[in-house]
Order: sequence, then C-alpha cells, then structure tokens
Amino acid sequence: MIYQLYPRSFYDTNQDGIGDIPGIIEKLDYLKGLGIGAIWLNPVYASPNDDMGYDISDYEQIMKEFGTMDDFKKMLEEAHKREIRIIMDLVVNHSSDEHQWFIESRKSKDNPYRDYYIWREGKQKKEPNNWASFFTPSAWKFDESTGEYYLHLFSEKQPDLNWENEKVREEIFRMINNWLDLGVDGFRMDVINLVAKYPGLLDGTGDKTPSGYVFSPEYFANQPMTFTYLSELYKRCFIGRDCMCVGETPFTDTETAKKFLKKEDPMLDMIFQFELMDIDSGKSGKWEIVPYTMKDFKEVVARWQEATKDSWNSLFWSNHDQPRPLSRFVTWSTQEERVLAGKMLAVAMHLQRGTSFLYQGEEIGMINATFDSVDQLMDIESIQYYQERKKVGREEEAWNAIARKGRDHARTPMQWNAEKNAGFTKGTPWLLVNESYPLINVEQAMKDPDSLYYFYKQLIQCKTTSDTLLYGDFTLLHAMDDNIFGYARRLNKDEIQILCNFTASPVPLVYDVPEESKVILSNYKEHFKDILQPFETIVVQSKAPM
Ligand code: ISL
Ligand code: CA
Repeated sequence: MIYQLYPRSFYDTNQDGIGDIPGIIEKLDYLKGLGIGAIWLNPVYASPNDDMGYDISDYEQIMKEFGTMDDFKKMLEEAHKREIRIIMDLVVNHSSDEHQWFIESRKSKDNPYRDYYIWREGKQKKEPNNWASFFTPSAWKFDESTGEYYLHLFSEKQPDLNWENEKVREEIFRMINNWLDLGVDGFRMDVINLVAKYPGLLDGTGDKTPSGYVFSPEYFANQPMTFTYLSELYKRCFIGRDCMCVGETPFTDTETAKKFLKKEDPMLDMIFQFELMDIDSGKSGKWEIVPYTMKDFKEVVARWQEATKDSWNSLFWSNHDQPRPLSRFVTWSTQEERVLAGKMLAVAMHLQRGTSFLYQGEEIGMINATFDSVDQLMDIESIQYYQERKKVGREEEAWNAIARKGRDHARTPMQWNAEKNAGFTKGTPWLLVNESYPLINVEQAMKDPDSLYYFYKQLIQCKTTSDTLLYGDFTLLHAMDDNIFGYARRLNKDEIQILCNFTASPVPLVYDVPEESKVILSNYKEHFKDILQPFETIVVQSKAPM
C-alpha cells in the first residue's frame, strides 16, 4: 500500500499556511500506524508553483516553502527507520520557464541551451501547428526575444523539454541517479509517455476545441521513440537498484500498456491508466460529464486485470488531479452511509491484483469541498477553463463541471481535528479547508473503532498477509448485475470472494460459497445469504472448487 501524500496540504509546522517536510516527519507515526509501506510525494522540488510543483525550476533543490535539503534527508532517514519507502514525483516532460535551462534557451537562437526545448518558427504569423494545450487554448507561446514559438503541452510556464537532444536525456539521467544515490526508493513519472513528439509535429486532425485548436495525442502520446527513451532510462538509472517506477500514462490502452510492462525490455514497473478515471468523461474531455453504468465499470476493471496478469497493475480511486471518490462513485446521504460506502469502495478496489495507492484523506473518507466562487480556486486547470468558457458566456456550465471535477477538491488541507483550520495550520491555509472537518477528521476517526481509518488498517493487514490477495488471479463475478461488483481471487485451492453493493439500497444476491467458508472482512456485523445490505461489502474465504 502506497500512500500518496500531497505535501502542500498535509501538515504545516511553521504556520505559513503551507504544509512542509517537517510536518511530514511529525506525522510519520500516523502513517506507520495505518500500515502503509511507502509514500509517494507529490513534487517537492524548487518551483514557482504555476501548476503546484509540476513546474520545476531546479530539480536538485527542495521547494523553499517545504523546507531544506537537510529536512528532506531527515525525512528519508526517519521514514526508512520505520520501514516506509519514499517515492518521488519525477516531472521531466517539461520544466518551469524559470528553470536555468529555459532562461538560457530563450536568450538567443544559438544559445547552447536552445535545443533543450522545442522551438519553431510561426506559420503565416500563426502558431507552428494547431495543437491545443491541456491548460490553454494553444500549445505554443510566442517569445518576443527571438521571434519564435516554444511548445508547452501544459501551461505557458511549463515548456516541454526536447528529449531528442541527447544532452537533455543525460542531464535527466544524472539527476535521477543523484536522487537514487541519496536513498529515494523510486519515482512516479509524470506524463512520461508524452516525452517523444511525432517528428514532423503535424497538425492534429481531430475535433476542434471551442477556441479552434485541436487536442492531438496521436502526435504527442506513446510515440515510437517514447519506448526507446524509457528503455534507455531504465538501463541507465534503475537496473540493479532496489527501486520501483510507476509511469503516469494518459491515452494508453491495454495493448500499449503491455508494451510498457513487458519483462524482456523493462521500462516501467507499473502504469497509471486513465480509463477508470475517465469513465464519466465525454468525447471533449473531463469537463463533459456523462453517465456510465456498473457494467461499464466492470468492463474496464476486468480488462485491465486481464491485460496486466503477466505484469503488474496499479489500483487507485483518486489522486491529486481527481475529485474525491466518495463524491463521485457512490451516492449516500447520512454520515453512517458515508462510512459504509467508504469501506465498500476500499474493498472494491484494493483487493484486486496490484499495488494499491491511497490518496491522502481517503483513509478518513474526505469528500469534495464547496467552493463559492472562482476566487477560491487555486488550480490553474480549473481557473483557465473557467476563464475560457466565460469569454463565450458559458461560465455557469463550467462552474457546474468544476464543482464536480475540479482538481482543488483533492487538494484541500488534510483534516486532522475539529479545531480551527482542521488543525492543519494556525496561519491562513493556502487553499480553503473543507467545511466538513468538524465531522470528518483524523482525531475523530482514531476515537471510533468502527471508523474508516481502522477499516483501512484491517484491509491493509488482510491484503499484505494473504498470498491469494497478493498474487492470486482475478475473475469477475456477477458480471451482468447492475448494482453489485464482485470478483474472486484464487491461488491454488484457496479462493476469496469479494462482493460489493454500490447502492444505498439492499440488493438481492444469492452468494454461492461453500459451507466452511469464513468472512474475513466486512463493513457489517450481520450477514444474510440472499441479500447485500446498503453499501455492504463482504470478503469470504473458502477452498476453491477442484
Ligand atoms: O489533471 C488532469 C485532468 O484533470 C489530467 O489531464 C492531467 O493534466 C494529466 O493527467 C497530467 O497530469 C500530470 O501532469 C500535469 C499536472 O498538472 C498534474 O497534476 C499531473 O498529475 C502537468 O505536469
Ligand atoms: Ca509551512
């Protein structure tokens, strides 16, 4: 179980309203208590925070708001003392425009760093091609000083690095090796499948975005050279080391995943796929929110389990880019139901085959926040989207989408207790504290033996001590049921059935388990053989049929 920790919102020790590394150190025992084996830290490098640390201005320095390199080393040491591994975020598709390389690069066309980034001349006084960016209308920005454009798939302050340039790759490999030598245990590699761009940078042919550009992953995701670069990176940095790497790979289907995960030519240990996170996204992207069914959900889960059966899968309900799962995948109305549903979701995901990622706050059942106006938002994606839609009078529609899927929902401060600012800071928090904190907080969860926190602890214990749950194969059960998600994990003669009612109503279900089976985990004390109670989850172990 890997705990994804968002440092900015975890715990503030110097009361500047921003979480920090000393705050992480202070809470390591809390995390140890939960039973996790590793922490993935969102970026902690020097950054002007245009995209909350995903715009790095120095890969070898710690963000000053978070602390010093000595604080970092101490955290590493303290984590390792507790047998907790530290996985860093690695953001090398782009840097900040305030990185020394880019400051040099933009100075002149013959600067030695010019080729560290992707510069092109305009076409008839317009951008070099029609590509849309994730965050702004065009993926190109005109730079006065040399009269050329640079490519930025994300914000204007995140110029894409030119991986074709061997010097860039060498700098990156050196930097990765430095961190590994320092003792970090691995990396979560940000949009790592976007590093190679199609050589001709051709115009995209898909649908136009409202501002007239074309989102063109066919030319910037999973290009042939991506695999070459990642294989090279693996050989130069990871081989022979006790570390792990998980790649964040949008636009990746199961066939492409197999290429990243093949054992003969290692590139990545796991990937983060997007099909589940995009299950409610329409053709035009995440802001077009569309309905989906239980069958759609099962189809995605089962297909990814199948595709990774010879490699390894990653399991997660959320991360710092996604809304809170309790506000997204289930509909509940009372606090009691929230806790039941939280437990059910935990089982539904984490007893599948793969490594689990638990996003900060999920262990206490945090939910989406209420934002009253765009001024309260901090996330560049939501803010830019809102402003673009406002230009064409569609801000209300944009606001409704942000209320459901804005990235700030996941980023509000961790709720430690019922005191002011949820005990996160005595200063002014950098992002508003979710108003639910008097009810939903760590202190409360620790006092209640039936809390989600203790359930997670039990679940982690269950999974990490069972070979069947770790290594057993996966079979979908009740495939046609519209309300129940069920699966079996089998290893040799051992079978564990996992049944989950995703609804707030009782659902009839006859479960077919042998007499001598036993319930090893559930969110109810009492069970009925022909019904699953509201949000009930039950994990039943038996000997598999011969
Ligand atoms: O966040 C998304 C949807 O809300 C994605 O489209 C996201 O931009 C994409 O998955 C890439 O995410 C990663 O790289 C971005 C950064 O903003 C995200 O926080 C990070 O997870 C650029 O570095
Ligand atoms: Ca601080």
